[in-house]
Amino acid sequence: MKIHASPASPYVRKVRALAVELGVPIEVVLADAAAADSSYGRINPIHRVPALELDNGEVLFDSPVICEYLDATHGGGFFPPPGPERWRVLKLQALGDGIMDAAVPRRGEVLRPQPQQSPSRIAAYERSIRQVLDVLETDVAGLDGVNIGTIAVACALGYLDFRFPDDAWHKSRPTLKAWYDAFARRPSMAQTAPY
Ligand SMILES: N[C@@H](CCC(=O)N[C@@H](CS)C(=O)NCC(=O)O)C(=O)O
Repeated sequence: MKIHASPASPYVRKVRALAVELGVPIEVVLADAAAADSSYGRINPIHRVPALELDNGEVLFDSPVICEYLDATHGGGFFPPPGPERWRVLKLQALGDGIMDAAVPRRGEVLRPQPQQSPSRIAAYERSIRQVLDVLETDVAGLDGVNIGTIAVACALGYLDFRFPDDAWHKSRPTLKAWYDAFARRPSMAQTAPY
């Protein structure tokens, strides 16, 4: 199996961290999804990383689908069976992905030449990130265990530290920070740090 990846993508990291937790070896192939002349659309027509290429040539995307596939085919347990716990963990994954969904385009926006930037869009991204962080800080008890929800949240927080170190999200969220520091010591997180 190969994962088409970029080194800093938090979505890619989520898949790779889950693969480490599951003990599944996956070859990493770097893809320049953002390049104008990229032929990556032949792999993933949505033109985003990650995409998982199976040994039979079939390709899966996007990260929640890939993660559920890996979990279902490799002994799993990182996605709870149908029932209240499953919804709780999937909602947590959505919160982690939600930070990513705001932080990734926020970075794209602030990298544009200043006159082309949209302050209102940047403010909307920042609001989403702030609101999710506040929800997580209020309910850190919900971040128990190692599952697709906690992995997603940890990868999202790692992306914030990597791309926006000056934001210091943790300054006003000590409980979330303590949880993250402990989670970040897992081999699955240490081996998949962004660069
Ligand atoms: N919902 C997708 C989001 C993936 C995504 O947005 N990936 C970014 C990298 S972090 C990407 O490929 N961007 C390339 C582009 O937009 O051109 C997932 O969960 O896999």
